[in-house]
Amino acid sequence: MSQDVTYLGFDISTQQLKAVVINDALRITHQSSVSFDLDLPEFRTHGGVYSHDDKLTVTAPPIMWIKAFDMILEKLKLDGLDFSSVAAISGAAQQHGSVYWKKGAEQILHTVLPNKFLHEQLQGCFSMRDSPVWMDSSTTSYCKTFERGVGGPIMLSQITGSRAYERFTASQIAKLHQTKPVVYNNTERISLVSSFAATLFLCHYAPIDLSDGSGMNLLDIHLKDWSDVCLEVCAPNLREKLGVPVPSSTVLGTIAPYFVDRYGFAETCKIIAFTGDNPASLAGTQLNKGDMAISLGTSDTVFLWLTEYRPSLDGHILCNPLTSKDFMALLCFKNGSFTRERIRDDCADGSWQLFSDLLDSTPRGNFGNIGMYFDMMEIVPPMIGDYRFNRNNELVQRFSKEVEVRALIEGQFLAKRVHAENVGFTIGSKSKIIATGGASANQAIVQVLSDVFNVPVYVLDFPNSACLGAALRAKHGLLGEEFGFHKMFEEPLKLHLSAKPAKDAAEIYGPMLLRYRILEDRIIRENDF
Ligand code: XUL
Repeated sequence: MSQDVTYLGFDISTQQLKAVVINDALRITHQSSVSFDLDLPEFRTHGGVYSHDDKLTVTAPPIMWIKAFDMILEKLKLDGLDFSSVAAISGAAQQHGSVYWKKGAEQILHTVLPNKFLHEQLQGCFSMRDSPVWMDSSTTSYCKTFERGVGGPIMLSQITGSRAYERFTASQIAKLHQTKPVVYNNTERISLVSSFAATLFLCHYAPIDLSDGSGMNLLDIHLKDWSDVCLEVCAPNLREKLGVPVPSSTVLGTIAPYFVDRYGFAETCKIIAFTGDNPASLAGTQLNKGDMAISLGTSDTVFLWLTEYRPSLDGHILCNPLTSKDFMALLCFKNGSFTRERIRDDCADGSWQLFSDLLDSTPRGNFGNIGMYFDMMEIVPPMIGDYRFNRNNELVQRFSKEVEVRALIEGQFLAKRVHAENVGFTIGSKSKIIATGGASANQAIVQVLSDVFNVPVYVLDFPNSACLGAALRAKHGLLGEEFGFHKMFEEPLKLHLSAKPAKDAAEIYGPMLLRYRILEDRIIRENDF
Protein backbone atom coordinates (compact mmCIF):
# COMPACT_ATOMS: atom_id res chain seq x y z
CA MET A 1 0.00 0.00 0.00
CA SER A 2 1.15 3.52 -0.66
CA GLN A 3 2.53 5.70 2.13
CA ASP A 4 -0.54 7.90 1.87
CA VAL A 5 -3.03 5.31 3.04
CA THR A 6 -4.74 6.21 6.32
CA TYR A 7 -7.21 4.63 8.74
CA LEU A 8 -9.82 6.60 10.65
CA GLY A 9 -11.07 5.69 14.13
CA PHE A 10 -13.85 7.34 16.15
CA ASP A 11 -14.85 7.07 19.78
CA ILE A 12 -18.30 8.21 20.95
CA SER A 13 -17.55 8.42 24.63
CA THR A 14 -19.87 9.80 27.27
CA GLN A 15 -18.65 13.38 27.09
CA GLN A 16 -17.06 13.76 23.64
CA LEU A 17 -16.76 12.41 20.14
CA LYS A 18 -13.11 11.85 19.28
CA ALA A 19 -11.38 10.99 16.02
CA VAL A 20 -7.87 9.80 15.28
CA VAL A 21 -6.22 9.10 11.94
CA ILE A 22 -3.20 6.80 11.60
CA ASN A 23 -1.04 6.08 8.56
CA ASP A 24 0.03 2.68 7.28
CA ALA A 25 2.99 2.74 9.68
CA LEU A 26 0.42 3.16 12.49
CA ARG A 27 1.58 6.67 13.36
CA ILE A 28 -1.04 9.27 14.33
CA THR A 29 -1.43 11.93 11.65
CA HIS A 30 -4.59 13.79 12.71
CA GLN A 31 -6.86 13.95 15.70
CA SER A 32 -9.89 15.95 16.66
CA SER A 33 -12.71 16.06 19.17
CA VAL A 34 -16.14 17.55 19.81
CA SER A 35 -17.32 18.09 23.37
CA PHE A 36 -21.05 17.52 23.75
CA ASP A 37 -21.50 20.10 26.54
CA LEU A 38 -19.21 22.79 25.14
CA ASP A 39 -19.52 22.45 21.36
CA LEU A 40 -23.18 21.49 21.28
CA PRO A 41 -24.67 23.62 24.09
CA GLU A 42 -28.09 23.65 22.41
CA PHE A 43 -28.64 20.08 23.67
CA ARG A 44 -28.08 21.21 27.29
CA THR A 45 -26.37 18.00 28.38
CA HIS A 46 -24.29 17.84 31.51
CA GLY A 47 -21.28 15.59 31.05
CA GLY A 48 -22.80 14.52 27.72
CA VAL A 49 -25.99 13.14 29.29
CA TYR A 50 -29.35 14.01 30.82
CA SER A 51 -29.55 12.85 34.43
CA HIS A 52 -33.25 12.64 35.24
CA ASP A 53 -34.95 13.71 38.49
CA ASP A 54 -35.35 10.12 39.73
CA LYS A 55 -31.52 10.04 39.95
CA LEU A 56 -31.62 6.66 38.19
CA THR A 57 -32.54 7.38 34.57
CA VAL A 58 -29.71 8.67 32.38
CA THR A 59 -30.16 9.32 28.65
CA ALA A 60 -28.56 11.12 25.70
CA PRO A 61 -30.04 12.21 22.35
CA PRO A 62 -28.73 10.31 19.30
CA ILE A 63 -29.31 13.39 17.15
CA MET A 64 -26.62 15.16 19.24
CA TRP A 65 -24.17 12.36 18.41
CA ILE A 66 -25.05 12.75 14.71
CA LYS A 67 -24.47 16.51 14.88
CA ALA A 68 -21.12 15.80 16.54
CA PHE A 69 -20.19 13.60 13.54
CA ASP A 70 -21.15 16.42 11.17
CA MET A 71 -18.89 18.75 13.17
CA ILE A 72 -15.91 16.46 13.55
CA LEU A 73 -15.78 15.69 9.83
CA GLU A 74 -15.75 19.45 9.13
CA LYS A 75 -12.98 19.87 11.70
CA LEU A 76 -10.89 17.08 10.14
CA LYS A 77 -11.37 18.73 6.74
CA LEU A 78 -10.11 22.07 8.15
CA ASP A 79 -7.21 20.19 9.70
CA GLY A 80 -6.15 19.15 6.18
CA LEU A 81 -7.16 15.49 6.22
CA ASP A 82 -7.32 14.15 2.66
CA PHE A 83 -10.40 11.95 3.03
CA SER A 84 -9.53 10.10 -0.19
CA SER A 85 -6.56 8.54 1.64
CA VAL A 86 -8.79 6.78 4.20
CA ALA A 87 -8.80 3.06 3.35
CA ALA A 88 -11.00 2.00 6.26
CA ILE A 89 -13.02 3.43 9.13
CA SER A 90 -13.97 1.85 12.43
CA GLY A 91 -15.22 3.12 15.73
CA ALA A 92 -15.64 2.63 19.43
CA ALA A 93 -18.58 3.74 21.53
CA GLN A 94 -19.78 3.83 25.10
CA GLN A 95 -21.16 0.35 25.72
CA HIS A 96 -24.73 -0.84 26.45
CA GLY A 97 -26.64 2.29 25.29
CA SER A 98 -29.37 1.60 22.75
CA VAL A 99 -30.76 3.57 19.83
CA TYR A 100 -34.30 3.00 18.55
CA TRP A 101 -34.86 3.55 14.82
CA LYS A 102 -38.44 4.28 13.85
CA LYS A 103 -40.28 2.32 11.17
CA GLY A 104 -39.25 3.82 7.81
CA ALA A 105 -35.92 5.19 9.09
CA GLU A 106 -33.77 2.99 6.86
CA GLN A 107 -35.57 4.41 3.85
CA ILE A 108 -34.58 7.91 4.99
CA LEU A 109 -30.97 6.73 5.47
CA HIS A 110 -30.91 5.49 1.86
CA THR A 111 -31.89 8.87 0.49
CA VAL A 112 -29.76 11.42 2.39
CA LEU A 113 -28.52 14.31 0.25
CA PRO A 114 -24.84 15.36 0.26
CA ASN A 115 -25.59 19.09 0.26
CA LYS A 116 -27.15 18.96 3.76
CA PHE A 117 -25.89 17.98 7.19
CA LEU A 118 -26.85 14.51 8.39
CA HIS A 119 -28.47 15.78 11.59
CA GLU A 120 -30.89 17.90 9.56
CA GLN A 121 -31.97 14.89 7.54
CA LEU A 122 -32.18 12.24 10.26
CA GLN A 123 -34.20 14.21 12.85
CA GLY A 124 -37.29 12.11 12.34
CA CYS A 125 -35.61 8.71 12.42
CA PHE A 126 -35.93 7.73 16.07
CA SER A 127 -38.84 6.20 17.90
CA MET A 128 -37.19 7.25 21.21
CA ARG A 129 -35.81 10.78 21.12
CA ASP A 130 -33.40 10.01 23.96
CA SER A 131 -31.39 6.83 24.29
CA PRO A 132 -30.73 5.13 27.62
CA VAL A 133 -26.96 5.08 28.22
CA TRP A 134 -24.59 3.04 30.36
CA MET A 135 -25.01 5.34 33.40
CA ASP A 136 -28.70 4.46 33.67
CA SER A 137 -29.71 2.35 36.66
CA SER A 138 -33.48 2.62 36.41
CA THR A 139 -34.17 -1.01 35.53
CA THR A 140 -33.56 -2.98 38.75
CA SER A 141 -37.00 -4.63 38.76
CA TYR A 142 -36.61 -5.64 35.08
CA CYS A 143 -33.22 -7.19 35.87
CA LYS A 144 -34.75 -9.31 38.62
CA THR A 145 -37.61 -10.51 36.42
CA PHE A 146 -35.22 -11.17 33.55
CA GLU A 147 -32.82 -13.24 35.67
CA ARG A 148 -35.74 -15.27 37.05
CA GLY A 149 -37.11 -15.86 33.55
CA VAL A 150 -33.79 -17.12 32.21
CA GLY A 151 -33.17 -19.48 35.17
CA GLY A 152 -31.24 -17.34 37.66
CA PRO A 153 -28.16 -15.11 37.67
CA ILE A 154 -25.61 -17.91 37.27
CA MET A 155 -27.49 -19.38 34.31
CA LEU A 156 -27.69 -15.94 32.69
CA SER A 157 -23.99 -15.38 33.34
CA GLN A 158 -23.21 -18.80 31.83
CA ILE A 159 -25.07 -17.93 28.63
CA THR A 160 -24.28 -14.24 28.20
CA GLY A 161 -21.14 -13.68 30.30
CA SER A 162 -22.87 -11.46 32.87
CA ARG A 163 -25.71 -11.59 35.35
CA ALA A 164 -28.40 -8.97 34.71
CA TYR A 165 -27.24 -5.36 35.03
CA GLU A 166 -29.38 -2.24 34.92
CA ARG A 167 -27.35 -0.61 32.15
CA PHE A 168 -27.24 -3.72 29.96
CA THR A 169 -29.51 -3.50 26.96
CA ALA A 170 -31.89 -6.39 27.75
CA SER A 171 -33.39 -4.75 30.81
CA GLN A 172 -33.58 -1.42 28.96
CA ILE A 173 -35.44 -3.05 26.07
CA ALA A 174 -37.76 -4.91 28.48
CA LYS A 175 -38.52 -1.60 30.22
CA LEU A 176 -39.33 0.09 26.90
CA HIS A 177 -41.54 -2.77 25.78
CA GLN A 178 -43.47 -2.84 29.06
CA THR A 179 -43.81 0.88 29.67
CA LYS A 180 -44.15 2.13 26.07
CA PRO A 181 -45.41 -0.77 23.94
CA VAL A 182 -46.49 1.56 21.11
CA VAL A 183 -42.96 2.98 20.84
CA TYR A 184 -41.48 -0.52 20.96
CA ASN A 185 -43.79 -1.72 18.18
CA ASN A 186 -42.97 1.36 16.12
CA THR A 187 -39.25 0.50 16.26
CA GLU A 188 -37.85 -1.27 13.19
CA ARG A 189 -34.28 -1.59 14.43
CA ILE A 190 -32.46 -1.45 17.76
CA SER A 191 -28.77 -0.49 17.54
CA LEU A 192 -26.07 -0.21 20.15
CA VAL A 193 -24.32 3.19 20.11
CA SER A 194 -21.49 1.49 18.20
CA SER A 195 -23.64 -0.05 15.46
CA PHE A 196 -25.71 3.17 15.30
CA ALA A 197 -22.53 5.08 14.40
CA ALA A 198 -21.49 2.50 11.79
CA THR A 199 -25.02 2.79 10.35
CA LEU A 200 -24.40 6.49 9.64
CA PHE A 201 -21.34 5.70 7.51
CA LEU A 202 -23.11 2.92 5.63
CA CYS A 203 -26.49 4.67 5.33
CA HIS A 204 -28.09 1.32 6.04
CA TYR A 205 -28.41 -0.64 9.27
CA ALA A 206 -25.07 -1.95 10.53
CA PRO A 207 -25.08 -5.23 12.45
CA ILE A 208 -24.08 -5.40 16.11
CA ASP A 209 -20.60 -6.89 16.63
CA LEU A 210 -20.10 -9.84 18.96
CA SER A 211 -17.90 -8.04 21.45
CA ASP A 212 -20.16 -5.05 22.12
CA GLY A 213 -23.13 -7.41 21.72
CA SER A 214 -21.83 -9.29 24.78
CA GLY A 215 -22.81 -6.26 26.87
CA MET A 216 -26.52 -6.78 26.29
CA ASN A 217 -27.44 -9.88 28.36
CA LEU A 218 -28.90 -11.22 25.09
CA LEU A 219 -26.00 -12.87 23.26
CA ASP A 220 -24.97 -16.49 23.77
CA ILE A 221 -21.21 -15.86 23.91
CA HIS A 222 -20.40 -19.51 23.06
CA LEU A 223 -22.81 -19.93 20.16
CA LYS A 224 -22.08 -16.34 19.05
CA ASP A 225 -25.71 -15.75 18.26
CA TRP A 226 -28.67 -14.28 20.13
CA SER A 227 -29.88 -16.60 22.86
CA ASP A 228 -33.46 -17.70 22.12
CA VAL A 229 -34.35 -17.95 25.79
CA CYS A 230 -32.99 -14.45 26.56
CA LEU A 231 -34.82 -12.93 23.58
CA GLU A 232 -38.09 -14.59 24.58
CA VAL A 233 -37.91 -13.41 28.17
CA CYS A 234 -36.94 -9.89 27.10
CA ALA A 235 -39.49 -8.75 24.50
CA PRO A 236 -41.42 -10.05 21.45
CA ASN A 237 -40.05 -10.05 17.86
CA LEU A 238 -36.66 -9.00 19.14
CA ARG A 239 -34.50 -11.09 16.78
CA GLU A 240 -35.71 -9.16 13.75
CA LYS A 241 -35.21 -5.81 15.51
CA LEU A 242 -31.60 -6.68 16.42
CA GLY A 243 -30.39 -8.08 13.08
CA VAL A 244 -27.70 -10.78 12.81
CA PRO A 245 -24.62 -10.22 15.04
CA VAL A 246 -21.21 -10.38 13.32
CA PRO A 247 -17.58 -10.99 14.39
CA SER A 248 -15.98 -7.72 15.41
CA SER A 249 -13.46 -7.61 12.53
CA THR A 250 -16.13 -7.89 9.85
CA VAL A 251 -15.94 -5.61 6.81
CA LEU A 252 -19.51 -4.31 6.75
CA GLY A 253 -19.32 -2.73 3.31
CA THR A 254 -18.15 0.45 1.63
CA ILE A 255 -18.83 4.00 2.72
CA ALA A 256 -22.14 5.52 1.60
CA PRO A 257 -22.16 7.88 -1.44
CA TYR A 258 -23.12 10.77 0.90
CA PHE A 259 -19.57 10.82 2.33
CA VAL A 260 -17.94 10.35 -1.06
CA ASP A 261 -19.82 13.32 -2.49
CA ARG A 262 -19.66 15.60 0.56
CA TYR A 263 -16.14 14.96 1.88
CA GLY A 264 -14.29 13.23 -0.94
CA PHE A 265 -13.88 9.79 0.64
CA ALA A 266 -12.87 7.10 -1.87
CA GLU A 267 -15.75 4.90 -3.02
CA THR A 268 -13.67 1.91 -1.93
CA CYS A 269 -13.29 3.08 1.71
CA LYS A 270 -14.39 0.17 3.90
CA ILE A 271 -16.44 0.33 7.07
CA ILE A 272 -15.26 -2.18 9.67
CA ALA A 273 -17.73 -3.16 12.41
CA PHE A 274 -17.71 -0.61 15.22
CA THR A 275 -17.44 -2.00 18.76
CA GLY A 276 -17.61 -0.96 22.43
CA ASP A 277 -15.05 1.41 23.91
CA ASN A 278 -13.65 -1.20 26.27
CA PRO A 279 -13.12 -3.84 23.57
CA ALA A 280 -11.55 -1.12 21.40
CA SER A 281 -9.25 -0.19 24.30
CA LEU A 282 -8.08 -3.80 24.44
CA ALA A 283 -6.83 -3.21 20.89
CA GLY A 284 -5.53 0.29 21.65
CA THR A 285 -3.43 -0.89 24.58
CA GLN A 286 -2.17 -3.90 22.57
CA LEU A 287 -2.96 -5.94 25.65
CA ASN A 288 -1.18 -9.28 25.98
CA LYS A 289 -2.41 -12.32 27.85
CA GLY A 290 -1.43 -12.05 31.55
CA ASP A 291 -1.43 -8.25 31.66
CA MET A 292 -4.16 -6.04 32.94
CA ALA A 293 -5.33 -2.72 31.54
CA ILE A 294 -7.05 0.01 33.50
CA SER A 295 -8.84 2.84 31.81
CA LEU A 296 -9.38 5.85 34.08
CA GLY A 297 -12.13 7.91 32.48
CA THR A 298 -15.76 8.84 33.11
CA SER A 299 -16.10 5.21 34.10
CA ASP A 300 -13.04 3.37 35.33
CA THR A 301 -12.68 -0.02 33.72
CA VAL A 302 -10.36 -2.95 34.24
CA PHE A 303 -9.91 -5.51 31.49
CA LEU A 304 -8.04 -8.70 30.79
CA TRP A 305 -7.59 -11.03 27.78
CA LEU A 306 -8.94 -14.53 28.55
CA THR A 307 -8.63 -17.78 26.60
CA GLU A 308 -11.36 -19.40 28.68
CA TYR A 309 -13.60 -18.25 31.45
CA ARG A 310 -15.72 -19.37 34.35
CA PRO A 311 -19.07 -17.65 34.89
CA SER A 312 -19.00 -15.14 37.70
CA LEU A 313 -21.42 -12.81 39.41
CA ASP A 314 -18.77 -10.10 39.68
CA GLY A 315 -17.82 -8.53 36.35
CA HIS A 316 -18.46 -9.36 32.71
CA ILE A 317 -17.11 -11.73 30.07
CA LEU A 318 -17.24 -10.44 26.50
CA CYS A 319 -16.32 -12.04 23.18
CA ASN A 320 -12.81 -10.88 22.35
CA PRO A 321 -12.89 -8.12 19.71
CA LEU A 322 -9.67 -9.27 18.02
CA THR A 323 -10.21 -13.00 17.74
CA SER A 324 -13.56 -14.76 17.79
CA LYS A 325 -12.19 -17.75 19.70
CA ASP A 326 -11.07 -15.87 22.84
CA PHE A 327 -12.80 -13.74 25.47
CA MET A 328 -12.09 -10.67 27.56
CA ALA A 329 -13.03 -9.91 31.17
CA LEU A 330 -14.32 -6.47 32.04
CA LEU A 331 -15.05 -4.75 35.32
CA CYS A 332 -16.74 -1.37 35.20
CA PHE A 333 -16.77 1.20 38.00
CA LYS A 334 -19.24 4.01 37.40
CA ASN A 335 -17.76 6.47 39.87
CA GLY A 336 -14.57 7.33 38.01
CA SER A 337 -13.64 10.84 36.94
CA PHE A 338 -16.83 12.58 38.16
CA THR A 339 -16.06 11.50 41.71
CA ARG A 340 -12.37 12.41 41.40
CA GLU A 341 -13.44 15.83 40.10
CA ARG A 342 -15.87 16.31 43.00
CA ILE A 343 -13.17 15.62 45.61
CA ARG A 344 -10.73 17.78 43.63
CA ASP A 345 -13.25 20.64 43.77
CA ASP A 346 -14.00 20.11 47.49
CA CYS A 347 -10.40 19.70 48.64
CA ALA A 348 -8.16 21.31 46.03
CA ASP A 349 -10.13 24.31 44.68
CA GLY A 350 -10.56 22.56 41.35
CA SER A 351 -6.82 22.28 40.75
CA TRP A 352 -5.27 18.96 39.69
CA GLN A 353 -1.88 20.28 40.67
CA LEU A 354 -3.03 20.94 44.23
CA PHE A 355 -4.84 17.57 44.27
CA SER A 356 -1.58 15.82 43.32
CA ASP A 357 0.38 17.81 45.92
CA LEU A 358 -2.10 16.79 48.61
CA LEU A 359 -1.89 13.16 47.49
CA ASP A 360 1.90 13.24 47.59
CA SER A 361 1.90 14.87 51.02
CA THR A 362 0.31 11.85 52.72
CA PRO A 363 2.04 8.50 53.31
CA ARG A 364 1.12 5.19 51.69
CA GLY A 365 -1.61 3.65 53.85
CA ASN A 366 -2.99 7.09 54.78
CA PHE A 367 -2.41 6.65 58.55
CA GLY A 368 -4.81 3.69 58.46
CA ASN A 369 -7.76 5.71 57.14
CA ILE A 370 -9.89 4.16 54.37
CA GLY A 371 -12.51 5.88 52.23
CA MET A 372 -15.21 4.76 49.79
CA TYR A 373 -16.86 7.39 47.61
CA PHE A 374 -19.78 6.69 45.30
CA ASP A 375 -21.77 9.57 43.79
CA MET A 376 -23.93 7.20 41.78
CA MET A 377 -25.06 3.68 42.61
CA GLU A 378 -21.87 1.73 41.87
CA ILE A 379 -21.87 -1.50 39.84
CA VAL A 380 -19.27 -3.40 41.88
CA PRO A 381 -19.60 -3.00 44.84
CA PRO A 382 -23.31 -2.06 44.67
CA MET A 383 -23.02 0.98 46.96
CA ILE A 384 -23.86 4.67 46.99
CA GLY A 385 -22.64 7.46 49.34
CA ASP A 386 -19.39 8.39 51.08
CA TYR A 387 -17.92 6.22 53.85
CA ARG A 388 -14.85 7.23 55.87
CA PHE A 389 -13.23 4.81 58.31
CA ASN A 390 -10.49 5.63 60.78
CA ARG A 391 -7.68 3.21 61.68
CA ASN A 392 -10.00 1.48 64.18
CA ASN A 393 -12.58 0.80 61.47
CA GLU A 394 -14.97 3.35 62.97
CA LEU A 395 -17.08 5.45 60.62
CA VAL A 396 -16.19 9.13 60.86
CA GLN A 397 -17.85 12.22 59.36
CA ARG A 398 -14.87 14.04 57.95
CA PHE A 399 -11.22 13.70 56.93
CA SER A 400 -8.70 16.50 56.51
CA LYS A 401 -8.28 17.57 52.88
CA GLU A 402 -5.09 15.66 52.25
CA VAL A 403 -6.39 12.50 53.95
CA GLU A 404 -9.62 12.77 51.93
CA VAL A 405 -7.72 12.96 48.64
CA ARG A 406 -5.58 9.91 49.44
CA ALA A 407 -8.57 8.02 50.86
CA LEU A 408 -10.41 8.53 47.56
CA ILE A 409 -7.58 7.34 45.32
CA GLU A 410 -6.49 4.44 47.55
CA GLY A 411 -10.14 3.43 48.01
CA GLN A 412 -10.78 3.41 44.24
CA PHE A 413 -7.74 1.18 43.58
CA LEU A 414 -8.33 -1.12 46.56
CA ALA A 415 -11.84 -1.74 45.17
CA LYS A 416 -10.40 -2.49 41.73
CA ARG A 417 -7.91 -4.98 43.11
CA VAL A 418 -10.48 -6.74 45.33
CA HIS A 419 -12.93 -7.16 42.46
CA ALA A 420 -10.30 -8.04 39.83
CA GLU A 421 -9.14 -10.83 42.15
CA ASN A 422 -12.77 -11.95 42.49
CA VAL A 423 -12.91 -12.57 38.70
CA GLY A 424 -9.68 -14.55 38.78
CA PHE A 425 -6.93 -11.94 38.28
CA THR A 426 -3.73 -13.03 39.98
CA ILE A 427 -0.55 -11.02 40.17
CA GLY A 428 2.37 -12.92 38.67
CA SER A 429 6.05 -11.99 38.88
CA LYS A 430 5.91 -10.54 35.35
CA SER A 431 2.49 -8.85 35.62
CA LYS A 432 2.13 -5.29 34.57
CA ILE A 433 -0.67 -2.79 34.36
CA ILE A 434 -1.25 -0.63 31.33
CA ALA A 435 -3.03 2.55 32.36
CA THR A 436 -4.97 4.67 29.93
CA GLY A 437 -7.64 7.40 29.97
CA GLY A 438 -7.41 10.99 31.26
CA ALA A 439 -6.26 10.27 34.83
CA SER A 440 -3.42 8.02 33.60
CA ALA A 441 -1.50 11.25 32.88
CA ASN A 442 -1.49 12.11 36.61
CA GLN A 443 1.75 10.79 38.06
CA ALA A 444 0.63 10.94 41.69
CA ILE A 445 -2.51 8.90 40.93
CA VAL A 446 -0.56 6.33 38.88
CA GLN A 447 1.93 5.88 41.74
CA VAL A 448 -0.91 4.87 44.08
CA LEU A 449 -2.16 2.42 41.44
CA SER A 450 1.27 0.82 41.23
CA ASP A 451 1.57 0.59 45.02
CA VAL A 452 -1.89 -0.85 45.64
CA PHE A 453 -1.40 -3.60 43.01
CA ASN A 454 2.33 -3.93 43.75
CA VAL A 455 3.17 -4.07 40.01
CA PRO A 456 4.78 -1.60 37.59
CA VAL A 457 2.40 0.64 35.69
CA TYR A 458 2.99 1.60 32.07
CA VAL A 459 1.20 4.26 30.09
CA LEU A 460 0.80 4.72 26.36
CA ASP A 461 2.06 7.73 24.46
CA PHE A 462 -1.55 8.40 23.56
CA PRO A 463 -4.12 8.22 26.37
CA ASN A 464 -7.22 7.71 24.15
CA SER A 465 -6.77 3.99 23.77
CA ALA A 466 -10.36 3.37 22.62
CA CYS A 467 -10.07 5.83 19.74
CA LEU A 468 -6.61 4.61 18.77
CA GLY A 469 -7.90 1.04 19.06
CA ALA A 470 -10.69 1.93 16.62
CA ALA A 471 -8.16 3.18 14.04
CA LEU A 472 -5.96 0.10 14.55
CA ARG A 473 -9.01 -2.16 14.18
CA ALA A 474 -9.86 -0.38 10.92
CA LYS A 475 -6.54 -1.58 9.50
CA HIS A 476 -6.84 -5.02 11.11
CA GLY A 477 -10.33 -5.41 9.65
CA LEU A 478 -8.92 -4.92 6.15
CA LEU A 479 -6.22 -7.53 6.80
CA GLY A 480 -8.80 -9.97 8.21
CA GLU A 481 -9.17 -11.66 11.60
CA GLU A 482 -6.87 -14.56 10.62
CA PHE A 483 -4.06 -12.02 10.32
CA GLY A 484 -3.16 -11.85 14.04
CA PHE A 485 -3.71 -8.35 15.43
CA HIS A 486 -0.34 -8.23 17.21
CA LYS A 487 1.43 -9.17 13.94
CA MET A 488 0.45 -5.79 12.49
CA PHE A 489 3.08 -4.06 14.58
CA GLU A 490 6.67 -4.18 13.44
CA GLU A 491 7.48 -3.27 17.00
CA PRO A 492 5.05 -3.04 19.90
CA LEU A 493 3.48 0.34 20.67
CA LYS A 494 5.67 2.40 22.95
CA LEU A 495 4.82 1.94 26.60
CA HIS A 496 6.42 4.20 29.17
CA LEU A 497 7.18 2.97 32.63
CA SER A 498 5.25 5.47 34.70
CA ALA A 499 5.50 4.09 38.24
CA LYS A 500 7.20 1.26 40.10
CA PRO A 501 5.76 -0.05 43.37
CA ALA A 502 7.49 1.15 46.52
CA LYS A 503 9.42 -1.46 48.49
CA ASP A 504 6.92 -1.41 51.36
CA ALA A 505 3.83 -1.51 49.08
CA ALA A 506 2.90 -5.17 49.74
CA GLU A 507 3.42 -4.78 53.47
CA ILE A 508 1.10 -1.77 53.60
CA TYR A 509 -1.59 -2.67 51.11
CA GLY A 510 -1.81 -6.44 51.84
CA PRO A 511 -3.50 -5.88 55.24
CA MET A 512 -5.42 -2.89 53.88
CA LEU A 513 -6.96 -5.04 51.16
CA LEU A 514 -8.27 -7.46 53.77
CA ARG A 515 -9.72 -4.56 55.78
CA TYR A 516 -11.25 -3.08 52.63
CA ARG A 517 -13.03 -6.37 51.86
CA ILE A 518 -14.46 -6.59 55.38
CA LEU A 519 -15.55 -2.94 55.46
CA GLU A 520 -17.15 -3.15 52.03
CA ASP A 521 -19.15 -6.23 53.10
CA ARG A 522 -20.16 -4.44 56.29
CA ILE A 523 -21.52 -1.39 54.45
CA ILE A 524 -23.40 -3.51 51.94
CA ARG A 525 -24.97 -5.57 54.74
CA GLU A 526 -25.79 -2.65 57.02
CA ASN A 527 -27.40 -0.63 54.24
CA ASP A 528 -29.15 -3.56 52.60
CA PHE A 529 -27.69 -2.60 49.18
C1 XUL B 1 -18.68 -0.79 30.60
C2 XUL B 1 -19.38 0.49 30.77
C3 XUL B 1 -18.63 1.76 30.52
C4 XUL B 1 -19.00 2.37 29.20
C5 XUL B 1 -18.41 3.77 29.20
O1 XUL B 1 -19.42 -1.87 31.03
O2 XUL B 1 -20.53 0.55 31.10
O3 XUL B 1 -17.25 1.57 30.58
O4 XUL B 1 -18.55 1.58 28.14
O5 XUL B 1 -18.18 4.33 28.01
